Amino acid sequence: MLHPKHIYIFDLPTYPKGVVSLSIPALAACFDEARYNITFFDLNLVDVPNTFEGPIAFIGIKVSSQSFNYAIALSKRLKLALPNVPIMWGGELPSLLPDECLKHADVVVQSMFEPVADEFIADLENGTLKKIYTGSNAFALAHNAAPNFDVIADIDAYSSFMGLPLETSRGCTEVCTFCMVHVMQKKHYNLKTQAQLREELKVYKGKFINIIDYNFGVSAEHVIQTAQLIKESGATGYMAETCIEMLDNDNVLAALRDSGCTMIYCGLEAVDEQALKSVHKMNTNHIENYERIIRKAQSYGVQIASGFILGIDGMKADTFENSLRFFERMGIMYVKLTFITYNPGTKVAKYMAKKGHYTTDDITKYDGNHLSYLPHGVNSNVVTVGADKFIRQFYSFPSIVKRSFNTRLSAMQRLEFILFNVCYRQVYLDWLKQDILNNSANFRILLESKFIKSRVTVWAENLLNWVRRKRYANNIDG
Ligand code: B12
Ligand code: SF4
Repeated sequence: MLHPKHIYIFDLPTYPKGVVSLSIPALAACFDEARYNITFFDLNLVDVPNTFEGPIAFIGIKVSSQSFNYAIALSKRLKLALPNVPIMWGGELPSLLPDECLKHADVVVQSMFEPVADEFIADLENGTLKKIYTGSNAFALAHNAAPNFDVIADIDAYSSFMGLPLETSRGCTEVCTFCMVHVMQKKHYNLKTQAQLREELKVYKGKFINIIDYNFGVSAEHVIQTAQLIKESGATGYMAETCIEMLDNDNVLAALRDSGCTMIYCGLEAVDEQALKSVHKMNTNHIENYERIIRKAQSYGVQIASGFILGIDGMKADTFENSLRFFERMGIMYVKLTFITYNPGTKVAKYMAKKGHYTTDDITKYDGNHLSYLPHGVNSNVVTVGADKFIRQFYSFPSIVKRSFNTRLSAMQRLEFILFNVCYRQVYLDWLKQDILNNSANFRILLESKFIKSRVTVWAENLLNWVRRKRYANNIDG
């Protein structure tokens, strides 16, 4: 009988924490279970084990900018303990900086793994591993096996309010220059087939879905067809990310409403033309349309969430005040705050050196949680003070309730709105609690601590799940 070889995969300390990742289930699905036994350690939940069962085929580590130092230390430690086992890095940072990462790993995978999986496995078995594998996006998604969620040992340890991740497409046809899609899922736009999605959706029955596509709304037809499949799947609702202009379409909105889509995240980023131009968002975002489209989506029961970029060109104290007022007045469901980050190794990062300056060359700070770049004329103090005030106000309980009254909601939907905020705001309350806006060294505390759901989150999540099930049952009945 053939004894499977062991593969050990690590996800490193990240922040924010507690959201189920699709990266590792997607990676795990590439390996034949009869030949390989995969064990996944999420170091946000557990410690590095002291011993590993052999024989070991390789050790994989998912690395992003913020976990770079941790990845180096872990790789050194594993190399000492297991000198003959290849250490392979994959994820965002090796995609951006393969040569830098190769100083610490035997093999790196750039971009997506599925397109290079067969070649990698053949090389692994023949002992002829290359240094770099680059997963081109010229690859039909129909080839991808369904993600293997069994690799996550304790899925209940994660937060459920953000849902279980589902991927329906890769790539994007837009050209926003700062976007990682052009590194991870370059040039091509690919869809999973409807039959494939129908099959994959079986595991989402009774669950809330988070569609993690960079841009779910590239094609209206795809959104409408996928919405129908989700409706049939028995999922208790879902959320996704698209450009706002896609929502200016009644057929799309009706399909989203009828299939239980409760919110769409749009990168509104700023309510300021100059700022949008600076991140090349003028094709996808037209401020004069924001209010009309948001109101239209809300009239279909689809709530809008938004990104808000900290340190964007032209940011002043009144950018925060105007945006806050706008987001509150519009009843925006939640706002994700991210410091402007130009990914190291990209063309845009070089170009932006002319338009401002990098405040650090420490790669770990290029993670959206730190100020790493300041456009000319933007004052760092204004950004941090503005962000602090924004979080205190926007995520205060009175503001959450007020926002929920600034969009049309039933009592059940209002409860869902409030409970989601109670869970989501925790990340930013922790920014304030550790004072990371003024003392970025404190970020380590957030990064390195294990993920434990607070009592409030457990309570809010349980109630939220009940509300979602109830809403789903009501939709089915009526
Ligand atoms: C879900 C998600 C989250 C979740 C969960 C993250 C998690 N635990 O995985 C949460 C909400 C926590 C989150 C937080 C953040 N995120 Co996020 N997130 C995503 C999102 C939408 C989906 C990730 C995913 O599952 N993709 C699908 C899987 C199949 O693809 P994949 O992850 O790329 O994995 C493939 C390959 O990379 C490779 N691979 C991955 N790992 C490994 C490991 C090995 C060993 C190998 C061989 C291969 C390999 O194989 C996989 C299969 O092909 C992506 C965008 C996207 N669609 O990818 C952004 C994305 C990863 N996030 C991003 C950002 C900016 C953030 C935040 C800063 C946002 C914020 N303001 O807080 C934080 C910081 C997180 C961090 N660690 O740095 C950026 C990353 C930019 C960067 N330079 O790192 C992305 C790319 C979106 C963007 N804006 O462009 N995020
Ligand atoms: S529309 Fe969204 S996913 Fe597409 S390039 Fe722009 S920011 Fe990236």
